[in-house]
Amino acid sequence: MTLLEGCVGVEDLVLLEPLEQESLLKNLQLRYENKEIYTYIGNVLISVNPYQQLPIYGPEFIAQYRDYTFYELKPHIYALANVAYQSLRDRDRDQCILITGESGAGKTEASKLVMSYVAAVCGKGEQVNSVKEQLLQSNPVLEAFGNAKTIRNNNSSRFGKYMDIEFDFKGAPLGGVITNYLLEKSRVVKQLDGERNFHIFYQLLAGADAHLLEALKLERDTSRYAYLNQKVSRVDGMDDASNFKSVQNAMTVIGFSEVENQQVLEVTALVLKLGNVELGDESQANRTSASSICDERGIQEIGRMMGLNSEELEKALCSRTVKTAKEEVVTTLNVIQAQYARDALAKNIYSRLFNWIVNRINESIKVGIGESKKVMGVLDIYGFEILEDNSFEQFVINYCNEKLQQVFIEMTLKEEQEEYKREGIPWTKVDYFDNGIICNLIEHNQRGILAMLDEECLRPGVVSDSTFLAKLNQVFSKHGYYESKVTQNAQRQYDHSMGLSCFRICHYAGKVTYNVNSFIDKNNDLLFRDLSQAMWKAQHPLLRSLFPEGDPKQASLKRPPTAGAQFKSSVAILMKNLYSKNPNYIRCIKPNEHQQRGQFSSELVATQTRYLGLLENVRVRRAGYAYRQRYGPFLERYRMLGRNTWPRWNGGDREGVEKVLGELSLSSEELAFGETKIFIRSPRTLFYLEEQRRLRLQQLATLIQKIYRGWR
Ligand code: AOV
Ligand code: MG
Repeated sequence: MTLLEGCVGVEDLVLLEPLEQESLLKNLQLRYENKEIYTYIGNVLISVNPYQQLPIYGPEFIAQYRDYTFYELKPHIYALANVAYQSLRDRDRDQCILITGESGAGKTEASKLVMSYVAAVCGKGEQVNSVKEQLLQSNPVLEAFGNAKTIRNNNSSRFGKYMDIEFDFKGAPLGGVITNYLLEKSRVVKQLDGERNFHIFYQLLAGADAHLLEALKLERDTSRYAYLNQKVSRVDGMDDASNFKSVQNAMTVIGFSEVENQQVLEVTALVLKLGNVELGDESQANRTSASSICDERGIQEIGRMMGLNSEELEKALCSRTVKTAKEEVVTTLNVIQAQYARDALAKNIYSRLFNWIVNRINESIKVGIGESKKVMGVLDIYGFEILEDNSFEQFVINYCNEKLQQVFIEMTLKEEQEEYKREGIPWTKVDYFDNGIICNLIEHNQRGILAMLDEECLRPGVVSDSTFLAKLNQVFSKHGYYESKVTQNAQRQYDHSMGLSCFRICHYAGKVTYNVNSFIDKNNDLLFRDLSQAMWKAQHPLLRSLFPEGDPKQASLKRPPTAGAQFKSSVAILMKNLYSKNPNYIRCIKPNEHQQRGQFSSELVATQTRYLGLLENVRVRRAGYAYRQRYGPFLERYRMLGRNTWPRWNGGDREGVEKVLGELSLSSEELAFGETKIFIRSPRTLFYLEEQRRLRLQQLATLIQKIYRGWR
């Protein structure tokens, strides 16, 4: 058992003296340097990415944490997972694990540690083990198709993921549901310098045997493919070939049939091959001339793989059909337009394949209707991002992070203070920054940026990214969290870092300048009908199934919701789901920008602790009470400690609790009696109560043994 204070800083920041930004930082640093990456703020877990494998995980540690209460061992992600799981199993409260932090801070690793802990402690038996395996094996598959090397993280999640793990009433896993959020599909056709395409492409080329490559008409050399970054094809410490084998194996465990598995690879290969389709002379002079396929053999091969007449495919790529009331007009696309169409097709095939894979996994892990269940949700999204050039993707990612920060504020800072009010506990208010205003700026139904983007996308007439920006500038000219060249000039601020086609949002986590170029296009997310109809005609069963709207009978005139609107509504559903559960927080922190072990950049960490609101979090926690419990269950647990309440107590719950705690002569500062709950200020007191309870149980056990022996 550990004391809360040691030579490596305090384990719970609530105990920090003096409590300031600087000491908070120093404490995290001291701990980090001693390889103590976990620290608490009450029940919130802070995790600083170690960028090295620490010997603190695995069965031995799991066994320790499952047998102890939260404060008895060193802070650990297993302790948090344990509290969440036990509370779900024993108190019947649905839980969610919210993992936040910027790109590369360790969210995805944390989510996997939580899942492996829960899998290790919940239920036994062949059936249960097979469910667990399926749930765990969904990770490598989704990472292969949805993660990529970025400048910030060699294994960056390029999609958001929320997974509900469902349990029966005894706490054994039944299955789950995965919800995915907007994959960054622009990566399929283009990557920044120093970044890669999605892992699966490299895994496939490196790991497939010669026979499979031949069947997919692929070559092993990544430099043969226009869609794969030519400069970076390998990632240090990442073995694409062996990962390919793991992914194949994982798909089998999940229940993909051999045919399905093969079809997934065929569609993946098709995306790569599409990237190599040349559509005319790219030289400046000819970019606007009519497009045509330069490599007939190539397109024929793709046609064969798709099960589609290559002329049909060529026509779909190089021309556009516009229907008017009376007739159909076919126009030939120029080279630029045809390249755009090809890339749009590749992006759509890939992102739809990704959705298909998620649905297929869900089919395997779904829980039968009517089975009683308790739920633990694990949220692992793409972290807050500030790039040099930020586009629609970053806007969406950062919006999602903004919403999660709001959940944290509402459920932790606000809720905590409101609870004291409800319970009639005297309380000094702690101020904190409420980011509701920024969320509103983005998502307000009529006057939010997303709504205005939609309006511009749907408006007839000439619309462009710049008309959209002009509108934003007009509406938000006085908004405190919005800036652009125009609003700056109006206020006589001259900031040369801001381009004319940009706007800036002052997010909770920092200012981000977005370039509006292609916002309209990405939000519209429309695929030319010629392309979806061609894909629907393909004989390849999986490919065809990805384009149901290509069926002329299905073709409706109603346009599908925009990407932004879809994202907003799925975030709203997610929020509702999270608010309905008991939250458990993991706040991940990135210690340096270089993905290096042992480096702790105070400046970088300071920024994160500031925007994560850690200091406010500690203040709220400290001004308040670390632990609270309804009188009934509290009395049940501790009444064995009181002379008056053991073995029998006939009075009310609150009086009982007063009796027990009165006899223990605890300092009155430590306790507050609310309307329905008892509040305990420091974790130490709880620790003490637990210890007393353990001793008492031992005493009782010895007593029982004695009596038993006496009888014999
Ligand atoms: P992220 O999920 O927060 O970024 P990851 O979980 O992918 O970040 O972590 C980035 C890398 O840090 C991992 O690939 C590991 O190498 C290392 N790492 C993180 N946590 C640990 C740990 N507990 N022990 C050892 N190494 C760790 V992003 O998905 O980019 O927002 O979008
Ligand atoms: Mg991640």
